[in-house]
Amino acid sequence: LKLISLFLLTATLSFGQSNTSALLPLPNHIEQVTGKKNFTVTPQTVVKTNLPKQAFCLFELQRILRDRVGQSAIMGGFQASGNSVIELWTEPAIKGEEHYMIEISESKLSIKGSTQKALFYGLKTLDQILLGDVCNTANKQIAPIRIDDEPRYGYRALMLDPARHFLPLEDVKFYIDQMAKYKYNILQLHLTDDQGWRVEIKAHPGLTEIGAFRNPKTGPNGPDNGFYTQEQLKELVRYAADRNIEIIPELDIPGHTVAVLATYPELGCTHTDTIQKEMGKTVDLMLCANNEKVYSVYDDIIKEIAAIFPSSKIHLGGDEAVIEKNWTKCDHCQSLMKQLGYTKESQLMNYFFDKILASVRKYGKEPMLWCELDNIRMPANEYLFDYPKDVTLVTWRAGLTPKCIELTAKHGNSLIMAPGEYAYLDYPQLKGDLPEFNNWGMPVTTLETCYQFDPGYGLPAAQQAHILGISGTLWGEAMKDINRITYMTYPRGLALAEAGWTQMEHRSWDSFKERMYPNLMNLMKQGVFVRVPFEIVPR
Ligand code: TNX
Repeated sequence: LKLISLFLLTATLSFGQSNTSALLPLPNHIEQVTGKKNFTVTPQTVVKTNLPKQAFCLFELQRILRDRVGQSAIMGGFQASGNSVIELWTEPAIKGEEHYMIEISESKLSIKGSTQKALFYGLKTLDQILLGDVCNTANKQIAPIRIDDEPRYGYRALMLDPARHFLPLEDVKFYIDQMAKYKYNILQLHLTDDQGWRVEIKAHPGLTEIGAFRNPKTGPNGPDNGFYTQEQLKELVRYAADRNIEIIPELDIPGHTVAVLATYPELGCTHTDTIQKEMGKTVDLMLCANNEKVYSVYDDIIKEIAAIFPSSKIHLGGDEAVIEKNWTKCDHCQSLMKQLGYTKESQLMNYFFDKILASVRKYGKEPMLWCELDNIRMPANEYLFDYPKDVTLVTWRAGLTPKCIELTAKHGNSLIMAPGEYAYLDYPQLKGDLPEFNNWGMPVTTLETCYQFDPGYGLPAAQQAHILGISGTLWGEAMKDINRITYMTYPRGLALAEAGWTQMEHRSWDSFKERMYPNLMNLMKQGVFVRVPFEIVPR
């Protein structure tokens, strides 16, 4: 660890330090102010604010000042004045809820925006200004600068998968803390899969009693076992909300459902009590499309999920449904097809999701699904089924994203960009890197490839206007603990944060590499296990 720190320290020093050298994601408009005197934080520095006393931003401000200049400020309220004022001010005239402005002069350090969200981002940028400007901060000084910044996309997500390996609540909070530093605003929580059911559902306690403890070998507290109570999830939602992060829950159906089938075998097509209970790879079992109990159980589940998570969205999965091994071989599904005059099993997908999405809408939520095309192994032509217009799709399969962009534009769906080749954080970061962390085999996403990600794929504005943003995806089959998770996330999570926030014309790999190092060092200092990208040679 010492060696690694030394490497990072040397790298940081060789890149020089200034008030912009640690800004990440890079703000979209920076104006350096030259020839003016620095702002000084003194014991008399006073905070002028129109925020409520208990606002999280005020605690953040004091924490940043203590951490970076070793001095907190006096809370002065609405009318504070003096010759060293820090102003944290909501200003309705500033358009855009994530739009913030920073202006630092000799007597005033001002952060403004129309919402607390915007001010929070202003504070995150201030933290990085101070992180980079170590020569000044050593003397409690802050160099003058002007920043006027708002994100390219309003949806900037990372996805965690505690279904495969359970992740204790404290670890999820730790992950959220790091996300907040880089202005991510969504955490997609993959709560159910073959390997585990991780959310308490009061109407169906068996889902966790049986579905959350899938691997007896590792014991009740083993990494494969466990679930979150509804109270814990509500606490997590509040914790995330303070840090500007919304949690979107994901329940994966109709495939990826072995944990449900372990509880209710009768919901599947293949009625068997020898359902594989091993951890590891995905199993090809699915929920039956022609079974009213499937829809009533999921109505109960969606009702409770909708009440736990205030997010307007619920993700219902829809990926990797191996229809030919289930619905094609299932008498119930076949008779339903005959009855409805269907010629292709994929039409049953319409039937299935029409019923499920009716529950989602009934409880006031908007659906999300993974984007699947009709033939995933051949050049694809159309969607797997007719996704209704109100479904936000997430593109993921390597190579198929251009087709997904085109189809979503044509059909009127919104789109989130999580293409495997750029945004899959469980792909190794270098050929051969820690094979035990890799459950995919072939693909590699290097930091540089990840950085090259343009979520708009270079398309004309009209053809990408339906893209809401980006998502970095970290599947959990090989993610046994939080250290593996953060190792796989950073530094690539820094590159993705910039893809979601910064306009293409301001982005450059060379500049990113320099700004990355102080941030990696800061993460390490705060106990985050990151991957040091040795392959990237400092200039
Ligand atoms: C495919 S990517 C999946 C996940 C697995 C991943 C890696 C996607 C939408 N589905 O369920 O974790 O492969 O094995």
